Amino acid sequence: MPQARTEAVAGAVPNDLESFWIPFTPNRAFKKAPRLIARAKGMHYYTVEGRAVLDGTAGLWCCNAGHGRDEIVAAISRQAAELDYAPAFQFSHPKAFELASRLAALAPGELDHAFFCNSGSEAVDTALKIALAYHNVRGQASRVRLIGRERGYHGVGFGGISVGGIAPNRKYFGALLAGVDHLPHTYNREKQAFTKGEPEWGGHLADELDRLVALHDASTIAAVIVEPMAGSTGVLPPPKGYLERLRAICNKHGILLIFDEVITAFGRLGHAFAAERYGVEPDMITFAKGVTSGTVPMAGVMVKKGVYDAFMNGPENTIELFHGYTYSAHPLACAAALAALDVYREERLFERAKKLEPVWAEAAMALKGLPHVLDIRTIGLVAGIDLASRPDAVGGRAYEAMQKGFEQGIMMRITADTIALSPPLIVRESEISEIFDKLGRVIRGLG
Ligand code: PXG
Repeated sequence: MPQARTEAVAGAVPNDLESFWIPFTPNRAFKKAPRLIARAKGMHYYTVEGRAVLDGTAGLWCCNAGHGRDEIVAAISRQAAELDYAPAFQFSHPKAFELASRLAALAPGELDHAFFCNSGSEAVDTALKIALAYHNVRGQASRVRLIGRERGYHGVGFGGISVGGIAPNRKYFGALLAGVDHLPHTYNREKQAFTKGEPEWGGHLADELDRLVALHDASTIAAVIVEPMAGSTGVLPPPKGYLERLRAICNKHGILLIFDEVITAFGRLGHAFAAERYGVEPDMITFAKGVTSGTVPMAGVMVKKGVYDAFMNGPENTIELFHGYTYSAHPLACAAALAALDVYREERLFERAKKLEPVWAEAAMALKGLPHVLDIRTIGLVAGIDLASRPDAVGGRAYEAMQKGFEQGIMMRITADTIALSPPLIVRESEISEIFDKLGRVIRGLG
């Protein structure tokens, strides 16, 4: 083994693709035909061969300001030179407070405290833990149940997969958290196919929460967590009235409502937070991705004043919440986030997403009628396109679309046989046309 190590250090094994275990990817197929990206600027990726690929997905729903933004690059670089790291517990640094205040000002209503993490998965587990601890410190320790939703995606921590509703993400990993239940998902193709924005049908499905309360009793339920728009499962916008009804039922029973806005925050639906689009104020909002425009890992939980205040009891020199990460509010992430928020504000990118929403929806719906296309859903700068599955291979058709799209210069995301698109918010109308023209050509060429 020492021999192998020496060779690796000496660079004797260049281009060895074996050691890296790639996440959420068929490793053997990838390593036979790798898709390697070397650079990015603006709306484009560039492969290791130097080929331009139009970014139809903002990376993984995160690079909302586009790639290689000079202001953000400079802020990260300056910060690395000035303060690389400060202990996250018992000490802090000024930019952490500045960022928390900026986020509190952006977030709706009383969501005015920020707890920082490094990934959406950590943010979700943090929010669930805060919910449990909140009831505990208020003397309601019997509230231990967490309610998620079928088809929900809340990252890959044990809390997140427990409340999540995507079978392959759950079934290999044991019994998960005890006491979790799920609302039904809100998709019904017969009632909703080819809807732009929020579907008319399905608001009543929020009332299923009342059924779960009747079954378990409110005194055992801590929190409900949903994505305002379910992203990873294949783009499911909330039916009209659905989120409002969830809020009302949670209020009635003293249950905390958590919006997982890892995808929807920072402009994706035309607002800083989707909560604002719907006029619904949850008790906590998880965020990640767009907060730094994907440049440095960062995530967090916006927490309502009343929830934070419930912890601020007891002697002042005791720790109020036994939770946190070495890299909570990492200086580089804070610098990147502050610079990204500046870009969003100066270029009015959230408003831009809102203005482009009808153009985007129209362009996406033009694919209706193409072979294999069963449904198209759009909302904000997001589109989900369902393709008919091949009888023997679910996911095969979309996988082929993704591969062909990449070869033809367009980046798209897939989940099963759904194609998801979510470009950087700087996208131009000509680029919207290019995305859907290329995708149309790819779909026409599918077997
Ligand atoms: N919550 C939601 C709503 C998410 O979409 C997470 C939590 C977890 O975040 P981290 O940072 O731990 O990955 C996510 C992540 C896709 C895709 O293509 C979506 C995500 C991640 C990767 C791919 O749909 N969402």
